[in-house]
Amino acid sequence: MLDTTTAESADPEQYDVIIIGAGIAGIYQLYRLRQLGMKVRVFETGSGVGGTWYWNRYPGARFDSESYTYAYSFSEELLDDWNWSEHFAAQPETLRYLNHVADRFDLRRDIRCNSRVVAARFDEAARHWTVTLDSGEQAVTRFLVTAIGPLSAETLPRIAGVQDFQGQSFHTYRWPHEPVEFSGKRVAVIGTGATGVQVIQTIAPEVAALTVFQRTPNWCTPLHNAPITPEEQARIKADYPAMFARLRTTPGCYIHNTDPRGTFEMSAEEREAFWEKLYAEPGFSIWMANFRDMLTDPKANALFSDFVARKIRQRVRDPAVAEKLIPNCHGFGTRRVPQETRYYEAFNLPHVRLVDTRETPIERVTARGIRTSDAEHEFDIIIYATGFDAVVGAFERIEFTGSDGRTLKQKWADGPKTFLGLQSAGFPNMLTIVGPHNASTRCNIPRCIEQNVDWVTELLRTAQQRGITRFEATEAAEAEWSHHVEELADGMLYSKVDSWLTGINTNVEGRDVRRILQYQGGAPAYRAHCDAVAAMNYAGMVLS
Ligand code: NA7
Repeated sequence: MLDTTTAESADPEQYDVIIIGAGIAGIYQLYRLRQLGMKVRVFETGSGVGGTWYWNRYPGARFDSESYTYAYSFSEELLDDWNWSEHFAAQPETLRYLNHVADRFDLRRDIRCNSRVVAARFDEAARHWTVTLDSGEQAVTRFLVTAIGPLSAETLPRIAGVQDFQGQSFHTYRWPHEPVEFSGKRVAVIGTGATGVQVIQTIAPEVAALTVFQRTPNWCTPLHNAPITPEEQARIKADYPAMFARLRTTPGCYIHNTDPRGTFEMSAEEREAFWEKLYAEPGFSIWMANFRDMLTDPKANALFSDFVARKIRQRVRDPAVAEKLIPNCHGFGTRRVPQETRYYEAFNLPHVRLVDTRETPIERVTARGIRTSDAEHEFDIIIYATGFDAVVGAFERIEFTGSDGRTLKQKWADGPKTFLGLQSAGFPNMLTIVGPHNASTRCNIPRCIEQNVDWVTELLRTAQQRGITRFEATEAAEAEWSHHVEELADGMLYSKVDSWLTGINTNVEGRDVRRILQYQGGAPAYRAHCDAVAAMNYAGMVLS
C-alpha cells in the first residue's frame, strides 16, 4: 500500500487512487486496482453507475456497436453469464448490464454516487492530489485517474429564450428518469446527429406532430438491428476468444475491417454491388469495412456519398425534403455516421416536418415554442439533441490545477497537449482514460478503455512495487506525441470538416477552431506505442 499520510489536514479521507466517474472506464479501473490491494475511491456525479448509459435515457438510445463486441472482455465468467437480447442493445439493457457488473464484482462499496468532483489540485511538496466535491468535502489521493468520458459535457444551444419555454424541455443527455408522455403532443427536436436521429425515428410514430430543426444533415445508414436467436447466442459465446482476438487487429476494434481494395480498382458494376452489400449489412460495416481510400481520397469519398444520396432520394417521398436531408458540405464518414432504423421514412409521415435552419434560422425560443425567421411554431415538448463539448469539455468543467499552479484549461487553451492521451506534463500522478489524443474516441470504446485501464494499472503496479510517489510525462515526450497525433490526422478528410470530432461546437465560446482530438493511427498502433513506452521503463516519463 502506498503511503499517503502526508496530507496537510487530518480530516480528508486518504486514498491511493481516486477515480473520477463510474462509467465503463471507472468501473473497470476500480476492478483492476482492487486486485493490486490499493485503497481506491470512485466519485460519481450520477445517482447510479453506468456513465453514458446512466445519463442517455432518451427514447431510442441504443448501441451502434454489436452488443457482444462492446461488452467487457476481462472476465470469462461475466461473458458466460450475460446474454444480450439484440445485436444492438437498447440503453436500458446496457444500464442493467453495467449494474450487473458492479454487483457481480462487489464494486459498489468503493463507489460514491451523487458526488461531483469540482476541483483537484496537486500539492508538489506532499506529492498528492486534493480532490474537492460539490458538497465542499475533500479527499486526498496519491494518484488521480479521470474516467469522465468523451461525451459527458452536454451543451444546450446558444439560442435566446431557451429558459422561457413553458412546456417540457430536455437535453437528451439529461433525460428524466420518469417516462415522458408523447402521445397527442406537439414535439420539436433540435439536432440531427447520432442522438437526434435515434430520437426522431423512435418518437415519430407516437407523437401528434413532430418538427425537426436541422442545421446540418448527416449521412445516415441502416443499423439492421435484430434479436439474437438462441442459436446465434451459442455461436457468439463459443466464438468469444477468437472474436476478441480479431477485434484487437482492426483499426477501431470493431468486427468490421477496412476493405484493402481501392475504390477505382474495379468496374463500376463491381463497386456498386459491393456498396449494395454494405448497405444491407448491420452496423458500421458501411463505414469501417468500406474501401481503404474512402476516408482519405476526396474522389472516392464523393462517389460513395453519391451512392448514399441516391438511397436517401429513394426512401424519402417528397423530393424537396429528400434534398434537404442530403449533406452538401461534407462527405460520407467524415463526421460520425448516425445509424438509423426507418429514420428517412419518418419524414414520409404526414405529421412530421423538417425545418432547415440554414434557410430559416431559429431566432429564439419563446414561452410557447420556437420562432424562426419565417414562422412561429408552438410545441408541448422541446428536445435538445444538441450534443456535447466533446472530449475536452468534461476536463474543463473540473478545475484541475497542476504542479505549477496552472489549470488544465489554461494549458489546453490552444488545444490539448498530452503524452499518449493518458498524461499531461505539469499534472503529475494524473492519468486520463479516454483523454484527448487517445485512440479511444475512434474506437469501439470499451475495447480501447480496457487497453487504457490495463496500461494505467501496470503503471500503478510499477509505482507500488518500486515505491514511486511521483510520475510525470516530460515536455519533450508530450510535444512529440502531440505532433505525431496531428500529423496522423493530416491526410484524413474528417480533419477538414466541422463536427465534434474536430472539436467544433457553436454553443461553446472558443470552440470555433478545428482541433485534432483523437489519435488516428488505429487502435493496434496506439496499443503498440503504449506497450513500447511501458517496456522501456516508461520512456517519456519521469518516475521518482
Ligand atoms: P452531435 O453529433 O454533436 O449533434 C448535435 C446536433 O445538434 C447537430 O445536428 C448540430 O448541428 C445540432 N445543433 C447543435 N447546436 C445547435 C444550434 N444552436 N442550432 C441548431 N442545431 C444545433 O451530438 P449527438 O448527441 O447527436 O451525438 C454525439 C455522439 O454521441 C455521437 O457521435 C455518438 O458517438 C454518440 P450541426 O451539425 O452542428 O450543424
